Amino acid sequence: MSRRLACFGAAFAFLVPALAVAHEYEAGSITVAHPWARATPGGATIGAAYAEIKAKDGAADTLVSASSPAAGRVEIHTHSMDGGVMKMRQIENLAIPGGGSAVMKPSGDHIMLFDLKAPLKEGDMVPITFVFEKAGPVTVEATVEPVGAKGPHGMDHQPGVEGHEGHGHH
Ligand SMILES: [Cu+2]
Repeated sequence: MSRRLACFGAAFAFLVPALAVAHEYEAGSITVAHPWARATPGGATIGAAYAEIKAKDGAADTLVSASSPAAGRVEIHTHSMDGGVMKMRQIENLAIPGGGSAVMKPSGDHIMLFDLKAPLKEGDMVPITFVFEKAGPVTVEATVEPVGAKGPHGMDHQPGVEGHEGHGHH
């Protein structure tokens, strides 16, 4: 299985170091685009990571698990409304539509990192291995964005309170 790391705009990184570089990881018919995680405040031991996962036309796949050397346990999560309250819960897998993508984002589907071995600091890279039913394991480096970031690479710097109710009650 060949893996390719495409770093678009890498040439500009030298000129504008503050501008994060979009990155994509490809394995077979799966592409994991700009994976990112949120910096964790203080002594928090739970973090969240996100990415857009694309599958080629006619090559639908399923994300079945994820792992990271930075965390003791990694789960796939989603948010759903429960009695008018947004709650998060673990899901068994995440479908990646062929010719489409699954976009993980705050308040939506996401990867939960439990028992973090160290706080996630802005600017760090966190290795995460996504395991797909057909494409197999794809290891990516997620960029750590500021606490409260709503998207990767500074696309949104709005401070916000992410509902993380329900964590610790699994
Ligand atoms: Cu979660």
